[in-house]
Amino acid sequence: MKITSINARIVRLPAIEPLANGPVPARTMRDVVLLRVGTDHGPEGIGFTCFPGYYSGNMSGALKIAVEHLGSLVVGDDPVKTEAIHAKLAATVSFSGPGGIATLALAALDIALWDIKGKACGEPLASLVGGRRTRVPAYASGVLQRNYPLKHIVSAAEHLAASGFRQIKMQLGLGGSAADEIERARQVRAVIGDKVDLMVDVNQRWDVKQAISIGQRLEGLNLSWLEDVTAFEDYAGIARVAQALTTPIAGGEYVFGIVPFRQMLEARSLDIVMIDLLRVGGITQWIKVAGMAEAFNIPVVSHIMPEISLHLVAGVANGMTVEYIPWVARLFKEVPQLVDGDLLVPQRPGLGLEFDEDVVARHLVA
Ligand code: SMN
Ligand code: MG
Repeated sequence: MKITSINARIVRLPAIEPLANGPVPARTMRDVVLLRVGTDHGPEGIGFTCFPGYYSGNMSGALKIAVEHLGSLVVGDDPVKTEAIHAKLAATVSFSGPGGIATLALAALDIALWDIKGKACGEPLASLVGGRRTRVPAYASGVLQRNYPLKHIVSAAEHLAASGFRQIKMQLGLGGSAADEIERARQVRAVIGDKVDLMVDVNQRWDVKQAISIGQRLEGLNLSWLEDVTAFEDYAGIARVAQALTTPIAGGEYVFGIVPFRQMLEARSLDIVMIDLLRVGGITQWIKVAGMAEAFNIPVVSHIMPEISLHLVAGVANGMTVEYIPWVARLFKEVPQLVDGDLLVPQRPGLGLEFDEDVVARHLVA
């Protein structure tokens, strides 16, 4: 089989917060670069990429061009040989990487290649990467944001628990007093009860001492994890927090490639490894990080993009839970079903996703 064509487009979606209808600021947009990879006598693969923060659009034109450029280099190659293609493209971008746009673009191609692989052998991606489970826990995310008023947070948390979520993440790192941080978490815990898992994401907004002191005061709330407690590259600092608390420390979404995971694991800075499918460099690299974490007796969780990530969390040995944040689910005709707080692995081959061309046409910008 050979790759014959590459097609990249940009869609710009108005931001929504669909799980509790949260107050998204007007005119906030999310850009996604969509990719199609055609083959000679095989199936077509799809992939996508974005800037995996808030899907900012200010560089998405450059990202699309990077996808097209890297794609043009693999026309004629065998799409099933994902390591060979990864090696070729990683070498090509070695001076503009590692990381950044180069890696985000490479990830889109890698995702499409795995879609082709799955379609070619008639298996869902989850089976290709190990097939450990056919359903995985999912946690509601992107709802209990730090910029929302406490009143909304409490009613939204209640709504999430009532609608069947068994795991919910909230943001702290409010920029005010420690007492405000603790009170917000306490009120969320009170409204969701003890049976729902609660995670907290700090997005690097505390220093090490704050993380330890606030973290200690949060211990009674039985948090499932505290995420990105301080500057993401301060592995030793994060390790001090991890040592000081019994609450598990999660992190990993900010790093590019696979090597920083080795460093974080060796520094014992993480109890739970979070892998961003795009920043890590795609599916080929995601499963390597999962294996590394397994060797350290540590579970992995996904960062955004639940529509693809659920296959990976379900497939590998040590997948724990999927971040359920359906900000771009609109782009697909059918998305994985959520049942009793679990995502069911679609049994369609490959990613099991198809772009909804009506939605794409309405939001196409390039
Ligand atoms: C996050 C980052 C970027 C986009 C959405 C959400 C956050 C998370 O760090 O882990 O959910
Ligand atoms: Mg996070």
